[in-house]
Amino acid sequence: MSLFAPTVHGLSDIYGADVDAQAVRYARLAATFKATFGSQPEFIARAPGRVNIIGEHIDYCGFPVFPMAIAPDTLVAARANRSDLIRVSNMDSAKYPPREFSVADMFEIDSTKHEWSNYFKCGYRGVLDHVSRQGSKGFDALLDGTVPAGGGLSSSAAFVCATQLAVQRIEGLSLTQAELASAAAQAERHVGVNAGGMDQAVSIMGQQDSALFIEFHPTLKATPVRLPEADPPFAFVIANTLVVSNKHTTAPTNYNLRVVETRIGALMLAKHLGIAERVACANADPLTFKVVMDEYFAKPNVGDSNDDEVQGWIERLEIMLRETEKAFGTHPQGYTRDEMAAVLSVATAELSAKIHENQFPVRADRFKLLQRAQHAFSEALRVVKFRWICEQAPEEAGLKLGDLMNQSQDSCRDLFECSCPELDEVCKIARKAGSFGSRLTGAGWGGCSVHLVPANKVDDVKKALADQYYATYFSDLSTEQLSEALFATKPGRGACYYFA
Ligand code: NG1
Repeated sequence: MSLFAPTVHGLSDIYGADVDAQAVRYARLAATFKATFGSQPEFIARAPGRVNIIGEHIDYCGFPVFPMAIAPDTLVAARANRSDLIRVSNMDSAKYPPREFSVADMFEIDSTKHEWSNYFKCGYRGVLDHVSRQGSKGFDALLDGTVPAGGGLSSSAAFVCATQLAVQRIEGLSLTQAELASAAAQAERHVGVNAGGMDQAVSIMGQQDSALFIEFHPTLKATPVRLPEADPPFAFVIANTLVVSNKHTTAPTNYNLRVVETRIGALMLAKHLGIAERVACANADPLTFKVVMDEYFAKPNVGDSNDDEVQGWIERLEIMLRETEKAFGTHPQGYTRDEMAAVLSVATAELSAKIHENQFPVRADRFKLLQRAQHAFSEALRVVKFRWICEQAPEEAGLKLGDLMNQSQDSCRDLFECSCPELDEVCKIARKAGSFGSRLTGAGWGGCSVHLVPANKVDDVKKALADQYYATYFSDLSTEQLSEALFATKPGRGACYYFA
């Protein structure tokens, strides 16, 4: 894997054989740039969306995840403009009107407003904050995105990562891929979502034909892993439920609340395990389930007897699942704020400070720590097993991988409560039509689902979904809209610069 974002000169290096429509798109982008700003762009930065194959809502718990980059992406055509103005336009100007900022404005992000250019500012700040600098140059940028917004394919990460690539080039900086990914994850928090780092990492580091096993702790590390060879080969079908879940506006009851539930869960689990005072736990901000697990097994007398890496993971995670039951099993209905504060021996206001509620407010009467922790540890277990199956290619690998994906969907639905009836229905239809495994992908509560399908069943699965889901609930979709919502995909390459 290269250290820096690569440069490509041919569209087939990005999109494989599907270049005709892309050639038209890139040419339109360059022509519109010229018509808008008076000259050709200097370069185009490109960052893709992603599909998470397995490992949902555990990146922010510090556990590994297993996503792949896909072809839909954000493009940023850019050129320095010799002024101190930053002018940004979007090919979809009806939805995303043009904006103009001074360099100083770029550091002002009002996260209470759902404003498209906030994501552009996030990308800008991400790079400059990383090198502790103010921006020095004005530039013009024109964006074009094909990742559906709010669809679970991480349009926001594609947007922020592509912007970061553009900004670092304009500013004459060269962050490594790992630095760009961390900076982007950090930067997205300025729009008020307490995001994990999966989407940015895979958008930057994605590899053609491989998924990535991404670890976050102790450091960010992405290992390319191929799906096993099979006859017929494996394919992925993506189906967008078209239920739009806006992560930003629903954050206090959905995404950010889940982050907080896992964070408080980690604090209380550390206390239950008697390790809360240990330096690694006491100083961690945030304390995650992964840190708690590592610290628990670093404690003398608590065995991790198996040297084999996968077996070690499995053994540790299974012990954590048992401890979770002991720690939270008394409260299946969830904890009130006062109850959690009492367990942690802090005032309720102090608890609120610990979870950074001034920056990421949440709304809930009860916090379901048992279910959220059970999901996090069991999902991490499934990710480790998924990777193992990919690498070992045992008999009936498809059924085994599919089974893990189906279990993940059940856990997202029942324990993490981030599915929705439409996602559940789409998964049911696809499995019946021949998918090995079907699950939501991304944050959930709507958006996309991913299905592991033998290549010879792709058409059957797509047809079943078209007839039984889209024709029933979205009967007025055009053929083009349907093909944007329902498509087969494979692992694609990560972010790059394109020069014609
Ligand atoms: P989406 O909403 O699909 O982009 C979000 C987070 C991820 C991860 C998943 C759930 C952002 C940018 N991304 O993905 O980090 O936590 O939910 O697995 O918030």
